[in-house]
Amino acid sequence: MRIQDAKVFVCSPGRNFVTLKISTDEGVYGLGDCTLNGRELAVASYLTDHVIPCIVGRDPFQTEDVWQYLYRGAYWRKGPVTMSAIAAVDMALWDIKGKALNTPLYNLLGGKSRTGVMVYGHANGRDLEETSDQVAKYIDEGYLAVRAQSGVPGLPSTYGVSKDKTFYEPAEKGLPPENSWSSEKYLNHVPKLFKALRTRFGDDVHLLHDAHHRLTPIQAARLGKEIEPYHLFWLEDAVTAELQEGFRIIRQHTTTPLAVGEIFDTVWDARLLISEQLIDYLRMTVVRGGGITPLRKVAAFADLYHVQTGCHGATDLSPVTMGAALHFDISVGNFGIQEYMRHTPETDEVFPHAYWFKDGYLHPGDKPGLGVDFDEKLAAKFPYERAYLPVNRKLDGTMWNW
Ligand code: GCO
Ligand code: MG
Repeated sequence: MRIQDAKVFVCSPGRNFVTLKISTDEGVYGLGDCTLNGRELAVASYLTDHVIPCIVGRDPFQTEDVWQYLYRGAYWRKGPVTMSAIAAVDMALWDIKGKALNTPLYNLLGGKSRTGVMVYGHANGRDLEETSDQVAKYIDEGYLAVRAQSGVPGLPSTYGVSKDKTFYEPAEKGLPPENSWSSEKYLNHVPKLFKALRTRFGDDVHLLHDAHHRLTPIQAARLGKEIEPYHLFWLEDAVTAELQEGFRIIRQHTTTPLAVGEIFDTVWDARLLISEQLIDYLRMTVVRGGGITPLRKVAAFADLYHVQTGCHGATDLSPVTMGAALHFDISVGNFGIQEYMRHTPETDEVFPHAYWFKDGYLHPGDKPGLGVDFDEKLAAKFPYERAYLPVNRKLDGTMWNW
């Protein structure tokens, strides 16, 4: 079998997605996702102009060799554009392999290690009460784990709070929207939120929270310490993680479990975090982390240090990534949890998929390969529209991390 052709599709059914379709001379095709929120066209060009000409004619079963060729062979390594593009090729080749062998991808990754993939949903509200009511809704829908984000008194907007309660979509059409930020106001508010949630819902439901890169290490340490009595499943992205050593400070002060890594693109972003046991969950996922091939190696390395997986699963990761992540999740030994931010009905229609949700768990389904398809004709009705993630400023106008 040989790769005959590959094509990139940029479409916007509910939001922008970049999808790679690789076809073979035997009629089998595979899909890959390479959506990079706010920088979509750069990845599309990287694939069309630079990668596709190098993979036509290759054996699609050689997932390891093709990955090495694209990673080592580019000379310029890493970075979200490069790694998302390589990820799409890798996903598509695993999809082809599964279809050609007529088996779901998880069977090629060691088989099922569990009966389902525990996921967490996204409860959010403008204030404490609204957030709490949203948590109740998720629990009623069967979720065993819920992420809670709330508006902060005195701030007009903040990360994680959306107009629409089912789909949280931070990207907006036009130029980047501007948010404002105060770590002080946030730090005073969050412990009250989790106190209220534990009082109302008791101890069983897993509660999670995302600080979205906004604190300094000592502020994160304070937050972790103050929410210890409410025993969160994790506190995510408490600080930006470029400085991995920064996590030592947080770790010295709190037993709140820490998660990080949705923006990591190689193991090098997490090497120290893992080997010094500074985190508990790694958020790297298939699309940003260069594909299934490298992510399995990172997970094996993390397993040595008691670090579990917790793949990113926001709306900007297409159903193709979600499908791939679920096959990874159900097979990997050190699975922790999977994020599940549901897609809009338009997105689901363009990407029909075999995965399904029941009683707090997602299941990858039993279709060969990834179990996700792409309706090209329908996708063409939703052309790309430029959209950006917000930028963030402190109350005095200083640029800050969004
Ligand atoms: C999460 C993330 C997302 C990101 C988004 C950016 O935990 O799900 O933080 O909400 O902000 O994926 O494109
Ligand atoms: Mg996050």
